[in-house]
Amino acid sequence: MIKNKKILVVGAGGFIGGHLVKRLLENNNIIVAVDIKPKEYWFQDYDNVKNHYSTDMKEINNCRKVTKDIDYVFNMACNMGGMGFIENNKAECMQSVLINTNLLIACKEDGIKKYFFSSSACAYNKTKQQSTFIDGLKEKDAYPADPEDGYGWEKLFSERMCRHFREDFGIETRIARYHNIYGPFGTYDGGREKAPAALCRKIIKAKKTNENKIEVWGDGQQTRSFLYIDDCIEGTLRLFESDYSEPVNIGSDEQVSINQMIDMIEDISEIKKLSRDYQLHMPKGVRGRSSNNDLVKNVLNWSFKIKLKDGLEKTYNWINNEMNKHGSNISRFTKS
Ligand code: GDC
Repeated sequence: MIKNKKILVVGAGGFIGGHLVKRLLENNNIIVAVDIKPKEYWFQDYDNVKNHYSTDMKEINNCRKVTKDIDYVFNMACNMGGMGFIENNKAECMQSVLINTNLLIACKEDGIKKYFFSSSACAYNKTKQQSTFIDGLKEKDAYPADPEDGYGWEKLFSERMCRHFREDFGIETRIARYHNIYGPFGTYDGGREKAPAALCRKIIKAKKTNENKIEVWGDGQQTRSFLYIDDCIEGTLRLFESDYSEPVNIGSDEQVSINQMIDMIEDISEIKKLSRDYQLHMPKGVRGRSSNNDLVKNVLNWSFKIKLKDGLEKTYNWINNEMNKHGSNISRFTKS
């Protein structure tokens, strides 16, 4: 694993970025950490990061300030969230194209050798995700292009931008297509949360308040696969160190319906079965999605390890603790 390098992590105050910084610090790397959020809202605190910057990387001059004397760059930054956010904020999501583009330009100017871009399963063609249980998405299924409107187009375009900076200017680029990453130190309330955290929160709240019903977006039969954060970080670092420069799925192929995931969370919480109020008008996204992991096994000799039930248990316990600490007050995990 990467050791003793000077690494710029953009989006270090967010969920995946926060876990990545923690892991890179454990390996004695020197970290320059950047996020648009003020420091008090970063999702994890670090004592031994060399420099922190709260700055907007959509501006090229801010990119130029932080790419000097850096070995590697990880771009984990974008304006994002679960379906509730990305379906209603397409223009905001698309502006993240400025982060990746300006950061690549600054990296080229400063002779950065290697660059990581965090893409998404939302880059995949929507027409391949129209039934509930689908075959896992293979990397080639992103084309012909018809990604998630807004957010997915930004990811697909930025993947391409990385490719052309590699081909034209020789920057080594690595691209992960993340499949719904979840775990502790992630958003669980406030509008940007994804389904695993949202449903843990709803079930915890029902338990605390003795309610017997939760709201579920859609009919509950839509499917996804969810990847626990520790697997995500392991896959990310392995991909970064590999010599494979095309996009690769970093995801799980344990495909479940939202109803099945709710069953698991109810078991973890030891609550009696709740009735489900299906909200058909709420954002639903694609009907079915899962990761095909043939390529990742082939090029990295690796695949995810943590089963959904086990990852949900850790996530549930963490959210439960946070809700006990903060009650209904705003915490850093309920903001952007
Ligand atoms: O939000 P998400 O996890 O994003 O939603 C998964 C499914 O769960 C959707 O069909 C949604 O309607 C359903 N769902 C049911 N109840 C709820 O309370 C709820 N909250 C939420 N959020 N969803 C609920 C995500 C993107 C990410 C990222 C990943 C990559 O799409 O939002 O930004 O890129 O994909 O895989 P999802 O899986 O559609």
